[in-house]
Amino acid sequence: MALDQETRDQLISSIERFVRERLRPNEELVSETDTVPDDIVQEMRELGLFGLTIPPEYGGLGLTMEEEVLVCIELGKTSPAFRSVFGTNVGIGSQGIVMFGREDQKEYWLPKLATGEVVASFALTEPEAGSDAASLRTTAIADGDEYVINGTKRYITNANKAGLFTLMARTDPDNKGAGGISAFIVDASLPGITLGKPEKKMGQQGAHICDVVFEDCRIPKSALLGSEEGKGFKAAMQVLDRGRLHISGICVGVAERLLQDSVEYAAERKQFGQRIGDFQLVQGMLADSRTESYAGRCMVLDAAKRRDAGENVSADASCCKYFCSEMVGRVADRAVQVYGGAGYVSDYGVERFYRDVRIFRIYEGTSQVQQLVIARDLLRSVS
Ligand code: COS
Repeated sequence: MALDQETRDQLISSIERFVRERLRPNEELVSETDTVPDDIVQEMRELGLFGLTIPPEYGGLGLTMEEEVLVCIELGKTSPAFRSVFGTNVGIGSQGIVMFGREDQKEYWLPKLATGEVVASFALTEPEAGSDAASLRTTAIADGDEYVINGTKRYITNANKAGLFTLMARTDPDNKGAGGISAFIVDASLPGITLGKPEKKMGQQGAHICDVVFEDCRIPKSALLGSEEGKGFKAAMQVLDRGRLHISGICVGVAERLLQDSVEYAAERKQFGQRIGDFQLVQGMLADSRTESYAGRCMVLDAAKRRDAGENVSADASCCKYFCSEMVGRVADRAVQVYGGAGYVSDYGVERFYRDVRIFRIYEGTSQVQQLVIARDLLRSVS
């Protein structure tokens, strides 16, 4: 159920203040140390950020998709690495349990995820299965009261802090496609799970990814998400549908932040005896960034509202992710151009955002995967 207007406004303004007063002043520190300080993580817990989308009966705020997007836009106005601290608990790590979990699974895990006591990671991608997620090779073979897991998951966000993995693995080795895949909730402390080295990334320092290797890891049969095998791929796709709207909201927030910074710089920086914002070629860049970020805001809020109303917005979520992630790339590129040499060096953090936003066009489905989902949906409607 949606929050009443006053509660929603309070939530948005407390997040806006937290971003402005606590996160923005620490952007450089996080980037340099590759770590979000513990006191900030604790404040995120106290603000309820880990439980934004977990239903209130399990200790979260139970935000609607529209509310989540509004929150994402505010959270986007600082380094995306901050969002990653709780992003998997809000999105892809927890939503499988929220949408498809049995009551006992919800009761056990969701309150811990809502407080941030446990961090959840989403383990789908593998060395040989990125965009072609349905070809994954990790196996979960039934053996008495247990499943035995073997395989490697790659680039798993927050794996180094995870208390649980929402894991997609093949329960039917004879079915090489989507129908052979099941989803599991795996306790990360079980024997047979090891982590790879943290990857060195292009951007978003402070957010971590690494391999997760399962070697004869035995999990109880009760760890199957829901109660039926073979439903894991569809569950993952539905989790990603929601995740794609979440990421789109973040992209809009980052674009709005970079536009604001660019406008302030253009109003202050002087060349040829006047502020650079008076030059029409600079104005053109600012106008393009405003137009595009406004378009992104409108489309993601529209798709979110229609999802809340019960519509299937799977293809629209892909339209949003495709447009917003490409859009923020262009906005970041223009921001560097408006700042000129000052944008290329690290003083203003613009080059850091330029690197940070690059991943938005890749994770939770590349732009090319979004195009494929969108086009298939169009063609399905005429066949
Ligand atoms: N919601 C519900 N069901 C869905 C779905 C969705 N969004 N998308 C696909 N399905 C279902 C299909 O309806 C189909 O079901 P049936 O077999 O009953 O017909 C099944 O899942 C298989 O779908 P499809 O045939 O479309 O699968 P493909 O192998 O062609 O793959 C893509 C589809 C490429 C879209 C998918 O693999 C994908 O999204 N890849 C990117 C993965 C990704 O985002 N990775 C990032 C990891 S998290 S950072």
